[in-house]
Amino acid sequence: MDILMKIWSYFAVNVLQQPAFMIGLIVMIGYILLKKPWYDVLAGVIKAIVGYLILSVGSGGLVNNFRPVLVGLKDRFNMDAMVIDPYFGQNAVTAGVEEVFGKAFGNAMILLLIAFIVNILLVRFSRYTKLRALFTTGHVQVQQASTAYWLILFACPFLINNNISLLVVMALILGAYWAVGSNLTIKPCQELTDGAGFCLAHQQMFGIAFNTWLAEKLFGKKKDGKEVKKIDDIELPGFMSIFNENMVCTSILMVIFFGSILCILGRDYLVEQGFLKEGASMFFYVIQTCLNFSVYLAILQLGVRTFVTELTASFQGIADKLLPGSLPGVDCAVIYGFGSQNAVPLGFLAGFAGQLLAIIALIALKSPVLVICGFVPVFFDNATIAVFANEKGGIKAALILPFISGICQVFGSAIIAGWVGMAAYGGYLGMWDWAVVWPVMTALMKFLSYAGVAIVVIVLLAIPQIQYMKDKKGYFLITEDYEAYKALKEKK
Ligand code: ASC
Repeated sequence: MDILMKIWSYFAVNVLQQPAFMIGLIVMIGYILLKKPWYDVLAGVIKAIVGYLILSVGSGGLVNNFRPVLVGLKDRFNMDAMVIDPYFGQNAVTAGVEEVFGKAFGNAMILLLIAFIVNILLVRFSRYTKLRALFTTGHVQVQQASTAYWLILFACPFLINNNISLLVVMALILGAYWAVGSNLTIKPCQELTDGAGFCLAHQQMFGIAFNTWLAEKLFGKKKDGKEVKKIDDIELPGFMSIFNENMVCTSILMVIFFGSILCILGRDYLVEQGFLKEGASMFFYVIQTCLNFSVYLAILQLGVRTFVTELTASFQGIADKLLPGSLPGVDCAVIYGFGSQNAVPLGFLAGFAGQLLAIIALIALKSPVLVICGFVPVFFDNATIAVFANEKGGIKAALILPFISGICQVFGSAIIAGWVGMAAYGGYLGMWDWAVVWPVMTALMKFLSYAGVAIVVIVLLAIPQIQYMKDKKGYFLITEDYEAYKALKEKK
């Protein structure tokens, strides 16, 4: 048993929680199942791992460069606020879960393993469950397992004394959330990428499905058949035409946006925190920091291009032999390699405006919990939602829906984190699903106890059944043969 635990924890720490190696492993298994020669397997694995590592350089660069800028606002104005950001949320759980519930944090990682097995089993039996998506984004799974651990401990105190039933209930809920959530993104992703063969496994999966649906319903094609105006359809006149180019657009917007924040933080603060060297030029520091945004975005897109084809080609082996009709769920940043590139900065700024408005409202209402934006939700959630919203509902949807999402992220997080006690430990995950969907699930379980747990699991598992009933012919075709799916839709 001991040796098994050691092997497991080695695997968990080095592969399962490291998406680059997890993707590498999946590509290896996929190509072996497709009986590719060893050198093709090796080449595929290398491209997948290197591609993913490049993507991580891009997204990590964005996070590390711009998180301190946003969090700095809290220090600069001596605000006693919690930060909504997955890493701050994770720290809050690590710091507080034992103190608040008397439960070891280590259990959260066992929860991760069991929930992942639940996800695999649900997809293995897709004939019955109608679930088709495997979660591969390990670092996100760690953050979610930690937060779910706290939320469910809070909601189900009746389970605390029995470790086994506690972990089983938690794993059922979390595993079902992973499978159902990523499954919900299949249609939006396949339509946006013209059948690239992946879906998203991240922190705003219900958010993507809901906002894509809203974009189509509220802003989509009108009855008179007129196409919606997407971001890339807009021809800006005169000098404004430079904004049509993504790198220029992003750079100018970020210099204005982060440049203003850096100026608000002020030279003294930046020097004190070690961001700016004593005597260095503030002007060039601001310019370079802001332009780094475009640099990291470009790196991120290169990473996407490098690994996505390997992953989806090799996954065919897994979909044929192990998990029929399934797709891999990947990081939300992968979608920035598709759709409108300018939706990314615009969604981010619209989401920021929404978050800012909500934060001002919290201050004005003298809320006991104050929130400060974390970079990860405000950027990765809202940019992702904008890319999907733009595709279905054009520029209006790409601005309005992320704006509303920004409001939801702040209010939802303030309510849930204040209620369950995570706010006192300085952070909450804060992404769309965790600010909107998980609070509802937590409340159901808290107020209805066992019945609440049953309702949560049943509703989650009913979602794919409803999706299937609404489109029996196309439901599996969309993952198995996208061209045939398109032909089917055109016939209709
Ligand atoms: C997250 C998280 C990150 C980013 C990254 C986006 O939720 O923890 O580091 O989003 O996955 O590419």
